[in-house]
Amino acid sequence: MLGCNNYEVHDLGVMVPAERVLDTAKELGADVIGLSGLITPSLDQMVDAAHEMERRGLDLPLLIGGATTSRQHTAVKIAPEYSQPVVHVLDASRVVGVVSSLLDPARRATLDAENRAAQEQLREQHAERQRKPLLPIAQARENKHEVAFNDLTTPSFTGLRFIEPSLETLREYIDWQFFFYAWELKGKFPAILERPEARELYEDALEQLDEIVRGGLLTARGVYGFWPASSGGDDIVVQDDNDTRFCFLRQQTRHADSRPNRCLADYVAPAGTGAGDHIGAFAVTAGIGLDEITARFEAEHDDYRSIIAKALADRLAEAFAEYLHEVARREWYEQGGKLSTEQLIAERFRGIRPAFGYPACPDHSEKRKLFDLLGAEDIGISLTESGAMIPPASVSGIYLGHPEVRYFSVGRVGRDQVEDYAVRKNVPLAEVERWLQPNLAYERGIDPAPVSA
Ligand code: B12
Repeated sequence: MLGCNNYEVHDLGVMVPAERVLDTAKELGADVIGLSGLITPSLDQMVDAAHEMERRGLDLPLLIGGATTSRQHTAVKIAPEYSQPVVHVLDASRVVGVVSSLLDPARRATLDAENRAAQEQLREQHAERQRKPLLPIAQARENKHEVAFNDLTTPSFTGLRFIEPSLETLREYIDWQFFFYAWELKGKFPAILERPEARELYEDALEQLDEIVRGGLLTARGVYGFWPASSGGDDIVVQDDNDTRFCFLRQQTRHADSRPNRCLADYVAPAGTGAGDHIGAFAVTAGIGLDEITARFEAEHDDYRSIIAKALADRLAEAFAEYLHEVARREWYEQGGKLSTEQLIAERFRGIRPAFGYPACPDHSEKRKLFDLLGAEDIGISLTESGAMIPPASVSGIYLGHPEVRYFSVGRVGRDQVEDYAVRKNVPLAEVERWLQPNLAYERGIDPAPVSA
């Protein structure tokens, strides 16, 4: 957006240390610094970057954007670290107005004053919410979701399987709505095609997709498996060679009604019941070969096609996860005719595939165990220190098959649960708190929110 409006933009790429961003900004004499975050571990790095900007005594405004960021996080965590303007821009179409104001001394003062007032209000709202008492973890556990385990089916195999479906197969599973979402075009597919700009984009994307499929320009590769498993408290213990123990969090919200306080472990039969339950796991990528495609477009200064290629790879990765979930359900418990793409998108089937980082299991660091269980590195997916997968167009998670399992959000967690979680994971409390920062119902190192019985 800025580039199209005659601003000079230096994109330093992904996972760039704050030092390099700030050194480069100094070297180039930048007017503004922008940071983008896709998954929650980047949030903490943004706080560190703001802190470092203050330490260096900079006076450049800081812009924050990206899917995982929020106005609230920017106000509560990032802005207090830096005395200059820190502006959250969730919608890139706003960025030109924001930057032009920030570069004009009079308008900068107005924008800054309004932004600070709005952020102060957000901090107050946040403090109010943090004061809402949570259930003590012991009571939340007593209110777990009690489900029956008398109808378990056994998967057709245990252990690992590799899979390399054709792109032709995967394209049938694409959820196009999210393709348009990546272009800030919101609306239901296919109705959205009535808009001329959406129709044009769709035609360009189909043309490129045909080229990718025909030329085999991307490779989709995945691994999945099933193992006997049981729950032990809020953990799920997998019977593999290492007895992998996935640790989960439980909702601690005080419900006014009879809703349970859910945890994903509630949906796997407890150890010692002899129920013979299982879980599945998967990792898929559709991003092998993408760098070559985008390098070609970028050399031709064709940003439009480069972005289409990335968005298509993301869609194919998600389509792969959807397709593989269907394969896995059939290996495990699903019979009958195949579901239509619409039924798949509406999730009209039994079982879920939660991914570490999603609201039901927000701790990205559990992905390390998942990668070890699956040997995901062997199919060409690697994991960065902050839990991001490379290539970017990758998805990984577990399969749970209980008829009553649904997606949910863990939400805020109290210090009592986090301390217990650190013991279960055998990791120092401070490290666990760093990974769970967005879910903490208390300030690290400060008095916790009340936990009332
Ligand atoms: C598309 C998508 C994917 C794709 C593509 C990811 C990718 N490589 O880009 C796929 C399917 C591969 C994917 C995978 C995963 N995803 Co995902 N994904 C999304 C989704 C649905 C949309 C994100 C998106 O591209 N939006 C469109 C773009 C254009 O919007 P945007 O990023 O917000 O950027 C806009 C603005 O913020 C702004 N902006 C962005 N940056 C900046 C910077 C500046 C300076 C400025 C001014 C503006 C600005 O400009 C953009 C245009 O307006 C979001 C959910 C959501 N609704 O946001 C989840 C989401 C980002 N994913 C999430 C997760 C957890 C994952 C996985 C870790 C899951 C997993 N275990 O497999 C993986 C991680 C992949 C990896 N490589 O590590 C979480 C992240 C939150 C978290 N807890 O960390 C989200 C929020 C879903 C959720 N609610 O839980 N994902």
